[in-house]
Order: sequence, then structure tokens, then C-alpha cells
Amino acid sequence: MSVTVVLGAQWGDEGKGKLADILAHESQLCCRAQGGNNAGHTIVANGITYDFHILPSGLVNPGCINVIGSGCVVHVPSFFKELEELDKKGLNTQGRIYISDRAHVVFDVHQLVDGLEEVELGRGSIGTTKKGIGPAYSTKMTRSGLRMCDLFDEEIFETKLRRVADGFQKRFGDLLKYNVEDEIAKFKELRPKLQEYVVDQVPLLASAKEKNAKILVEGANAIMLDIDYGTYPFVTSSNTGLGGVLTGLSLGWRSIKEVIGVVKAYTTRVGSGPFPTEQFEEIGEKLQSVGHEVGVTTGRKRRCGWLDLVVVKHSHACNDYTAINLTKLDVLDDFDELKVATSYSYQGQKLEGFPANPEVLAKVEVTYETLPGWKKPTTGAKSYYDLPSQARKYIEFIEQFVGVKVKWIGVGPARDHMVSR
Ligand code: 2SA
Ligand code: GDP
Ligand code: MG
Repeated sequence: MSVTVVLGAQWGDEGKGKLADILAHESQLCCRAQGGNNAGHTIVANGITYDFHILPSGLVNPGCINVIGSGCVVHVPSFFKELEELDKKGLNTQGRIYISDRAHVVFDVHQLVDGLEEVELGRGSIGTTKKGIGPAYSTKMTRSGLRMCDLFDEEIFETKLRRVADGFQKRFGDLLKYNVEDEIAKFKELRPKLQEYVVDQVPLLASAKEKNAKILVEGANAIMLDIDYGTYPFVTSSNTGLGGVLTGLSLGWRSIKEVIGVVKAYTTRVGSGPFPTEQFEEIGEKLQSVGHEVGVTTGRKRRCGWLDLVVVKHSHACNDYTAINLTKLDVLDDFDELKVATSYSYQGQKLEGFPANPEVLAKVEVTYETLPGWKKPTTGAKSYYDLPSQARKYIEFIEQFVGVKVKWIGVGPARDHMVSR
């Protein structure tokens, strides 16, 4: 078995979905290991735009079986809604999508609590997608959660869900406008439809291993949103790096052959939290509009700034990439010069690594390297030497600084807008 892992190397929306779609062509399985429908992965293939949230992007490829792994959290009505939307676009997913029976369930109550917790935080709110991700992982960690396997025995399901609902009701009182009976009734309808999708992921992946299958793991969110290595507390509630792949899927470390870090040629972030290279006014607005930087799940404008190689280096230290896919290079086509962050200082001292403390991160001074722009379109490029020389210099600067080969370069949103080296 050979496993290729695609991971976000910044704050998300680097273009993981596009690479996952390309690599799914040579994979028999595409798996998600963590996260839920907070993710938004856009794929442009055969003139159709698909947005994936909880479903893996491998579904666009008809030969690929897709698995939502044990480390994921699933809001069941949203799962069916997403399937319906793919169906409307003419994509047949029949028999190609499974959910691990160990994956935790996100209930409507988690989504309501997500909203209430954000209100409680006031000006310090995280800027979540309000999809219930944090509350669902919290319920998992306090060992009171329901997993997919708990949905099929009505009595057990009701008892467990009532316990979860009671806990939240005690905490939020009248602020929580939730009716557990409505959710119980909803599952009476969903239960029979759901059965065919829920499987034991462990033997499924073990049998893929025996058949020497090629497996693709599609990371969701990104390392700077990782609960342990990201900009805590402004993070999501799962391990979004390589650690989450190992716990979220029963694949085994020996099978992992490639770990590809997806790096956007500049930086974006959606939601709150420190962002040292963030640009406002002309530069920030230009990156936002040229890059169409709008959240796929919530429609929020993404914050934009220069490429931050301190972030990418930290990301590589956490995930140990075997290669990089640099994306959205074309968005930089019309800049006279480009800045790239190479180090941070705090109170006059150069920092060694990426600071854990958000108060420090918010105050760091950024040192930039300035590189010339290329002022030529890159979207038509088919091979590396079709790219302007300044664009190649920009790529090679990144490669040398991070110490990882840039194997793919995204020059547009479509499948074929990808240069490989
Ligand atoms: P959550 O909802 O609890 O996971 O939010 C916690 C933080 O994680 C961020 N987050 C994301 N950042 C980038 N992209 C995400 N997916 C969507 C997209 C985002 C959208 O692809 O555009 O549509 O807004 C994603 N999901 C979670 C989130 O902004 C919080 O900072
Ligand atoms: P993901 O969450 O990492 O999968 O990324 P998103 O799908 O949320 O955001 C990336 C956006 O950029 C999507 O709209 C993609 O269609 C688009 N995209 C991906 N790669 C490229 C690229 O190389 N150039 C351009 N212009 N757009 C790209
Ligand atoms: Mg996204």
C-alpha cells in the first residue's frame, strides 16, 4: 500500500482540493482523517465547479472510493445535502462513499452551542464557521459523544443524545433554543438512509493494504489551525497535520510515502487571530479580489497578506513534507515587487521558531525579503520553463528557504492549470 498525504501548510484554503482531485486519478481510495463540514474545498473540473465540505474531493474521480475517517466529525443532514448537490451536478456517488462507524456525530445542538460560545467570547471570538466543530470535538473528548455506530439502536441513541442535550441545557439555560425531540424525530427519517454508508473503516483499510492499493489522504483546514501546533486558541478543534492523519485513519506510518504541503504563493486567513504579514488597503485588497479570496463554507472575505516563510518553515518542522505544491502563483502576476517574510523579532530579539504565545505573535516585527515581480501572465504555462524567470526565482527562493522541493505549481483554478516539475 502506498499512501500520499495532502496537507494545508498555512491557515487553510491553499488549494488542497485541487491537488487532491488531480492525485485521485491515480488513487483507489481518497480519505478524510479529521475535521467536518467546516472545510471548503473547491474543484474546477470539466467546466464544473464543485464545493466539498465533509465529502472527500476524490468523489469527482469515478474510479475512486471515498472514506470519511474515524477522526472526522459528521453532521448527518449536511452529509446528505452535499450528496444531493453533487447529484444535481450530475456526479454519481453511488457505492463510492463510506463513513467510519467510529466517527463522531455533530448534532444541531453542537451548532447552536458553537454560536453561543462565540457570543460569550465577544471581542475575543474565534471566528468559527459555526458548524459545531469545536463543541462536537469537546463532547468527544469528555467521552459523552455519539459515534456513527450509536445511531442505529434507537433506545441507546435517544438516551445518549438526551444526556448530551441536558448537559448543554444546564450550561446555557434559556439561551439555548434547542428541542431534542425535533432532533430525535429527524434521525428517525435519516437512520434507514444512513445505514448503507456506515462501515468499519479498520478492515476496509486493512483490505486495501492487502490489495496494495494507492491511497490518498486529503487534509482539511491546515497546520496553523492545528489544535496543538497552530495559533491557539484561534484554531480549529482537530489535529490538522500529519498527527491527525495517523490517529484519524488506521493506515500505519510505514505506508506513508509522500506528505505534500500545499502552500499558497501569498497568505490568507479566515476568522480571527494574529496574522503577522497581513496587508490592508491596496496590497491586501488586490490579493483578496484577484485571488477571489472568499470562504467556501461561510462566504466570509479572507484576510490577505504576503507569503510568510516563517509559517511555512514551522509547518514543515511539524509535518515533514516530501514536496510542496505552490498554488495561486498567477494571482501575483501583476505586482511590481513581492515581499516574503523570512524572520520575526520580538522586543529587538530575533525569534528562533514560531512563537506559541498569541500575545507575542501579535506584536512581532517581520523581516521581509523583497523580490521582483514578473508582470506577465502565468496561467498558460505548461512546463516550468514556460514561467517567467522572476517567477522561477520566487519559487526557487521558497524551495531553498524551506528546504523542500516545489514539485507542482498552480497557475489557475482548473485541473489543467498545474505545472509539474
Ligand atoms: P471551526 O469552525 O471551529 O473549525 O473554526 C475555527 C477556526 O478555523 C478556521 N477554519 C477555516 N479556515 C479556513 N478555511 C476553512 N474552510 C472554509 C473555506 C472557511 C469559510 O474553505 O473557505 O468558508 O469561512 C476553515 N474552516 C475552519 C475558522 O475560520 C476559525 O478561525
Ligand atoms: P482548500 O480548502 O485548500 O481546498 O482551498 P479552497 O478551495 O478553499 O480555496 C482555494 C481556491 O483557489 C479555490 O477557489 C480554488 O478553485 C482556487 N485555486 C486553487 N488553485 C489555484 C491556482 O493555482 N490559481 C488560482 N487562481 N486559483 C486556484
Ligand atoms: Mg478551503
